[in-house]
Amino acid sequence: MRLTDLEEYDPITIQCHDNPDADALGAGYGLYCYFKSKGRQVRLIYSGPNQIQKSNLKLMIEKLGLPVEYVAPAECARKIDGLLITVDCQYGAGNVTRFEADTLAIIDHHQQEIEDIPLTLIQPSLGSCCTLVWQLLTDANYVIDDRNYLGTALYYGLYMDTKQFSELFNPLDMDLRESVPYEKSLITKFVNANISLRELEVAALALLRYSYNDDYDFAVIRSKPCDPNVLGIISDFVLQVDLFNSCVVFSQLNDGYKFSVRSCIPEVNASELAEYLAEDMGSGGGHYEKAGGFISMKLYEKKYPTLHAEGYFNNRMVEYFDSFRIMRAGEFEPDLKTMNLYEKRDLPMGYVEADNLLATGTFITIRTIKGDIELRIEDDLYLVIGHKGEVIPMRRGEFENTYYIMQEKYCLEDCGTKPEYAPSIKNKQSGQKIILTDHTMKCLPAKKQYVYAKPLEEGIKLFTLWEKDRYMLGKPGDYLAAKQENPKDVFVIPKAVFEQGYDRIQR
Ligand SMILES: [Mn+2]
Repeated sequence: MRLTDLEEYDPITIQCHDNPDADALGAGYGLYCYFKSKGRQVRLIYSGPNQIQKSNLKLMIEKLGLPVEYVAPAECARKIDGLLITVDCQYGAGNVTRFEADTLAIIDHHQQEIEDIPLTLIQPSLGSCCTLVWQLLTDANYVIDDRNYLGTALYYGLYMDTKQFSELFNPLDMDLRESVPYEKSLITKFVNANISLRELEVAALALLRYSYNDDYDFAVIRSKPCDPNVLGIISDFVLQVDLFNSCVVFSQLNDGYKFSVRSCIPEVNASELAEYLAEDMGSGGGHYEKAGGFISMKLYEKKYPTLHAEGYFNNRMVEYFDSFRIMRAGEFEPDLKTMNLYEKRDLPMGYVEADNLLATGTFITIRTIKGDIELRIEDDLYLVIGHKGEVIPMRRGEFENTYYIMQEKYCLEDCGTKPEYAPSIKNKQSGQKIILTDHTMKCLPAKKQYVYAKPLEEGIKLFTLWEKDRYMLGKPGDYLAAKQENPKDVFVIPKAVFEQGYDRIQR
């Protein structure tokens, strides 16, 4: 769905979820500005029992001049003419008052809950709905300047929805953060009107009510209902306790549970843990040390009709720790008798010679789906692009030993997958951005690679010879592999990758 698909309607009403937050307001305002510029009659509204109380939001509305109107739920008997877009929420879900309308649309970044509305755009991998709207505006060639404070609104929405950027991980979110113009002094003002005295007390009370698991050294804390960013503040503080290696802090909102996860040990990847906690009921993610997530109440009650949330989080944490064994390469010898030998299929990869794109000495940031890489262009720097859009930098010598060059262009779509995010190089001096996949050439692995492998029967976290601070996660059904030339060099191959990329060698 694109904005042009919605443009044909008039009038257009944009509705934030009840108890709107900065993200809903920012995203709603983005759509408002766009349709206004197209000469549509536009309204930006929210409903629900409460009007906005939070001081940072009141400041945001006042200072940025957001044209948002409160509509009492009693008025929902009146039908809305034209198009109604629910933003940062899904029409029909529990967190947004239902109005009748001629046509409905959804623009959201939460897990999909509502299926039957054709004009729907949902991208749960994004940290904020502002990012989604920013992308829509950019795709529609709408220039975001900050004269109407739209840049500031989008920036602040992202800032708040990613807990002060600490749980920000999607590269598109990073693009928004870096490219949008905003008024720094206003952001500072909002940031420092973030917590009310009541929330300070909520946080203080929550800190007293931890539960501690001394088998696995984690803490679980239920906070009274509060703004989600207070959860981040509490969890950052709690993790500093010497006994705790990881923690989860959650609170109940109208439509579900919001939670923050923190970890300070390499054996627990907070992002993965957040995903695990929300599995099948919502979404979770973030970084290795900080992450967060949301569990939809509707889905939770379906799955656990009688279990209270403290019970759930405690049990699920234990389940998480019980679900894997920790293994360290170099400390064990895989039993090759129980494994079969496989040959890796030659799948083409892409590569670029970096100094063909930018002058030697230029400082760059390579942005990929797997994170940012900071580098300086050298005359023998090669960038190899994998099938998911990940980028592996290497020197010419290593490249020429590993790959065989094909004299043709390479397109990521050739291997049947459209990458979620096309990797790009940003010139740090000039700000110029180059999409890597516009310049990639094809190469093939030069040598046949052979591995011993066997399917895993239990979950493992494997620290490889090459990475001491992060593990590779192996789930049952994934493969434990050992290189033929050095069986101590073990790693995990996900099931789907293995089935597509490896052929059994009969011995
Ligand atoms: Mn949001």
